[in-house]
Amino acid sequence: MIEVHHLNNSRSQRILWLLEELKAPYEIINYKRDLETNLAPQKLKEVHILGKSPVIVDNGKVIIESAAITTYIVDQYAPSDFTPNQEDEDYYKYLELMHYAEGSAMLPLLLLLYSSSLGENAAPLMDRIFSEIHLHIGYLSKCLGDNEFFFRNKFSGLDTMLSFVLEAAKISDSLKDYSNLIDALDRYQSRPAYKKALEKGGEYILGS
Ligand SMILES: N[C@@H](CCC(=O)N[C@@H](CS)C(=O)NCC(=O)O)C(=O)O
Repeated sequence: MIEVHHLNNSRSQRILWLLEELKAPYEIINYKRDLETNLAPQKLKEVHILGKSPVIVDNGKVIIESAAITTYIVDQYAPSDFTPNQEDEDYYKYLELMHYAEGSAMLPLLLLLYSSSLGENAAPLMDRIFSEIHLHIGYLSKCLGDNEFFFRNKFSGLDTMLSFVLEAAKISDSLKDYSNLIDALDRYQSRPAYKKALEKGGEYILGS
């Protein structure tokens, strides 16, 4: 059974959501952020040297990085029509968005989070950070268009991957100009599997 090494208020919540959607068997091993530093406890480094969450362990394999974990879980537990085949014309679009979530879209949102602790010292960075946030969130808004889901207009691992981007953007009020993304996030958060994952995962301030 998959072990999910799960940190409160973190990206591993979307992994729990995906597992719930796929009704895959899993076990949660909980870790709590340090109340002062907000960092993961040292114990997580015993699972993987980076000490970041999510990490999963399955059949002796230790896998980090949400996109790789998502791909692994989908390969193991999803029906064959859940993802495109490599020969499909839209396969690389799927791959692009799968990696885009962490590779590009999260960067300015994280810069905003880190620089907020610098107060006025961060002021010179703010225009650039917000223009990058709007570049990426605007791109996602275009990718979604009038659809309900990001890929072939049906639920996929792209929705769980991109949900964290939307949740992080909402916290900084960066979704307000993108009503289709606000609606998508509402829809995600209303799904029974999302709610069940929240119950199981515990504290997740981005989920409300
Ligand atoms: N790109 C990685 C990011 C992993 C990551 O930075 N996780 C954060 C939680 S959202 C973490 O473990 N932070 C705790 C720490 O850095 O100590 C992924 O998507 O899995």
